[in-house]
Amino acid sequence: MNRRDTLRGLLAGAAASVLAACDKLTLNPVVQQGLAMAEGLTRRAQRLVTDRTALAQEFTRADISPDFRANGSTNPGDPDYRALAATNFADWKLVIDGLVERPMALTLADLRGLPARTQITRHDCVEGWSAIGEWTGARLGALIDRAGLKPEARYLVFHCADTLDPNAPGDRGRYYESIDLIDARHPQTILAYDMNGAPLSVKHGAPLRLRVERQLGYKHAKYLMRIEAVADFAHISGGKGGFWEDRGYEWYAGI
Ligand SMILES: Nc1nc2c(c(=O)[nH]1)N[C@H]1C(S)=C(S)[C@@H](COP(=O)(O)O)O[C@H]1N2
Ligand SMILES: [Mo]
Repeated sequence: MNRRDTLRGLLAGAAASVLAACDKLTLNPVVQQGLAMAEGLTRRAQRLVTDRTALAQEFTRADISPDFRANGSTNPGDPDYRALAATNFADWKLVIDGLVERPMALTLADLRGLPARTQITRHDCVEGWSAIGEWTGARLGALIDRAGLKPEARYLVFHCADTLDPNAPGDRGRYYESIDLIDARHPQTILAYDMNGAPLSVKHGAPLRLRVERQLGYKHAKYLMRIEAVADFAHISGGKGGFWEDRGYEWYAGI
């Protein structure tokens, strides 16, 4: 064995004993309580240092990427989506339902009439690329105020039109995402219908996509069909709050 293998062996052994220790520790209710308290403390400490309402950096028009890459679904083949795209989304409506006082269905014209925001921001994908673009859209905070969230609502689930994994059973291959109400009410969180001053193209999520600027790329759901307010997302698709989360990505992808 060379030195690296020896080290690897030692580390694996150490990890195994830590795991074993954790297993035993978690059986002890007193220790479990202690751990829960410690977690609460770290969460509170983290809240003090990371201001979740802080704005993401904004850029100038000169910074806009000449070639903003498109990723994931770029031209959904789902028949319902194809039919809507064929008439340039004239028949498309965004449904807002779930735990809201006033469920609604909004056309693009309705959305364009709502309080809007334009911002030039950087999109960061976990695959290791970034691009800067200008986004205009309806402010999600104002929209959920119109719909009126019920007190039990804790998350918004974004249901998309595209099937990214055709081999997944049932509807499990359909893209979806979810965010909490802090991100939903963040001033830079918008439902974008324009990109770089023109209507959103199909590859970037036409007719409407989420921009949630304090989060990584996969949270920015494209091809929006429905926003559902929920108390909990365990019953939706794979139960982890998003297409990629169901496949192992972090739910909270804050940047
Ligand atoms: N509906 C849907 N939304 C999606 C995806 C997708 O495949 N389908 N991919 C995500 C990922 S991983 C990224 S990086 C961005 C890419 O957005 P873009 O195509 O505009 O660059 O969209 C996100 N939103
Ligand atoms: Mo991504």
